[in-house]
Amino acid sequence: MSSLETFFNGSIKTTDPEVYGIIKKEMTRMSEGLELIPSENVVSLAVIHALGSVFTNKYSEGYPGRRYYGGNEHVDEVEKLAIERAKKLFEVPHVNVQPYSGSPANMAVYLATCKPGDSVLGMNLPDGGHLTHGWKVNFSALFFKSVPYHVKSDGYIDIDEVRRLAHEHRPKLIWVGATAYVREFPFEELSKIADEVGAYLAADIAHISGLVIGGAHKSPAPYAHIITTTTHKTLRGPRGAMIMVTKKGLEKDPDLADKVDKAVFPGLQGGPHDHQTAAIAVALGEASKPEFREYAHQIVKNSRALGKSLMENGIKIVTDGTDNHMILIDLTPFGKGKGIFVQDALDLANITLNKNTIPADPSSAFYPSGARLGTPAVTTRGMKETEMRFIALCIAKIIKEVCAKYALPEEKSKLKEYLAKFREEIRSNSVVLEVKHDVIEFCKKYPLYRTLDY
Ligand code: DSN
Repeated sequence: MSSLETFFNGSIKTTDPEVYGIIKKEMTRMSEGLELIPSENVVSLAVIHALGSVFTNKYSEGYPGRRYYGGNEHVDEVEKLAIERAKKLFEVPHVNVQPYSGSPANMAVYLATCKPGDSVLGMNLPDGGHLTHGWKVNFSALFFKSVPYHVKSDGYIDIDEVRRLAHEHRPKLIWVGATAYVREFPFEELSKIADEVGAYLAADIAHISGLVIGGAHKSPAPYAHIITTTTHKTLRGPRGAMIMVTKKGLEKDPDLADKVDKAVFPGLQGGPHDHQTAAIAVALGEASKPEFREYAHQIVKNSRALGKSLMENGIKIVTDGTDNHMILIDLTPFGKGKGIFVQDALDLANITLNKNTIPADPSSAFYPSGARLGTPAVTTRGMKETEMRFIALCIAKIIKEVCAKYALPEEKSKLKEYLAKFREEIRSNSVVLEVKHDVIEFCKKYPLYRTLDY
């Protein structure tokens, strides 16, 4: 019996069959489907074990050697290990591994560098930016003067606009990083702009941190003052986040590391999630192995192969390619606002991606005209370029043979009814059922956990 079997079947199965049943259903969903949401991955059993360890029992407000409660000698040890591993991998002098997740990490960056009302510059959300980079309903726009920059119609960041806005608004903080950007980030150019106006440059590399470690994307360390990342995307760890202060950051402000630590605790958070810290340490240990380098490069090779095959099958993608783990499908040749049809139909065919806005989207954030997909999870499962061709064929088939004939009604009042009818119809659509069958068969060759018989 594998240890994960013992973990699931030995305990939860008997003590709480209800929760066990739900976990089992989720594992089946993941196993029998192609997970293409670019921010998701499949973590190792070791990461799951650390996450399910006794560290979840502990309280440890403070930092190693400076805790408010007793009994923290082992928490200190594991937190220091995570920090040292991260410092080495990202080549930075200071790391905080306590943020609960990406949004709290970014919030701490504001607290460390800005005062309420200061101007901040970040990529506009519908252009691919993140909520916390200044989107209007987020704290980052409610408490700060958010000035959004955009991508050009070709999908690349408009550097001239960033420079113009930076000189006009003199922001305290400039963000580089995104949730839907398929090209290499121009760290160097944005660093020059930040220096010109005396702003901090924060690189949010949540999506690409695994690629950075693996040498498959340029590192922001020489250019940014601060780097944030979640730990559960290409980095393939538990849900969590880290904030790093670079050498450049300490040169600009020798107190920056201290300000970041104080912003995380006691500024924003209480006790860190020590089980999460242990699992981050495990993931960083895995990321330091040569196999991880290969993995990072394979993610990008797969992404390029998937994008190319989609285009060969008549599907348009933003910027006609990708430099990273992600592809943005532009569905406008089939009409505007098609993302929801594609997401829902593919979901029924066991292919998971998400509807997404595209640059200059003619529709809205709720009914966007694109779809976002990526290769971190399928690459973890062992798929390579050949397998990407199969995936592209399935997606293209559903878009062209199922979704193309549906269109959002112009009248808003008819939307709900129209979508309900669409969802009902696709349940028995023969193309959807055929693709679903093929996907389930295909996935059998790439088990989520090879040693696990759940
Ligand atoms: N929700 C994440 C993503 O999917 O990119 C960003 O926070």
